[in-house]
Amino acid sequence: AQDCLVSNITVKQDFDRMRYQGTWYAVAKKDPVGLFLLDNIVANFKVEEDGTMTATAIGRVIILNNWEMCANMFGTFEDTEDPAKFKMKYWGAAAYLQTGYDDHWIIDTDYDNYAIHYSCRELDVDGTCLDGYSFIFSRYPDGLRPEDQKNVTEYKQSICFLGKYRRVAHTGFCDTS
Ligand code: DAO
Repeated sequence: AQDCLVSNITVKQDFDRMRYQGTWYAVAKKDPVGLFLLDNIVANFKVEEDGTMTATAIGRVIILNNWEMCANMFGTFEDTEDPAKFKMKYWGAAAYLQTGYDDHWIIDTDYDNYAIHYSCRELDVDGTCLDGYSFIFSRYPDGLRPEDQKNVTEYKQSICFLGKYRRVAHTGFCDTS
């Protein structure tokens, strides 16, 4: 939406949660006010037996007093009338991690390579987004395929976040097992 109205933002048509399952590496992020997940962000989506979409995510965070750690996060998604628009309830494995209830929209994805996520937390009086965040996800930790970059850039613009992203590093800081 070139007018940047949140109500005019278009999302993925006929979003297929089954094909969206599995591991997604955040390769870029537009931060919200009071950012939480810093880098090494990896999300894993799953469709439960009852059809509910859930996710786990890990990422480097800095909590009170500059304590650096890897946060283990959980999310459950409530369906809405639009198959690509969810409400996400999220919480951490530990009580001192962030909890919340955010919009979680899938703007576009080809399921196999890239996805553009969008969440507006606070609407401005004019209907644009006052506080929001967005993840660019890739199926590959080293980034997007060159052939997907143009497409992703266009979608960054469509949600009025073009130029507001930073690269999300994957250094192995949160690698376990
Ligand atoms: O990092 O500043 C931020 C906002 C993101 C908060 C959401 C974290 C937890 C998400 C659980 C799984 C979904 C990808």
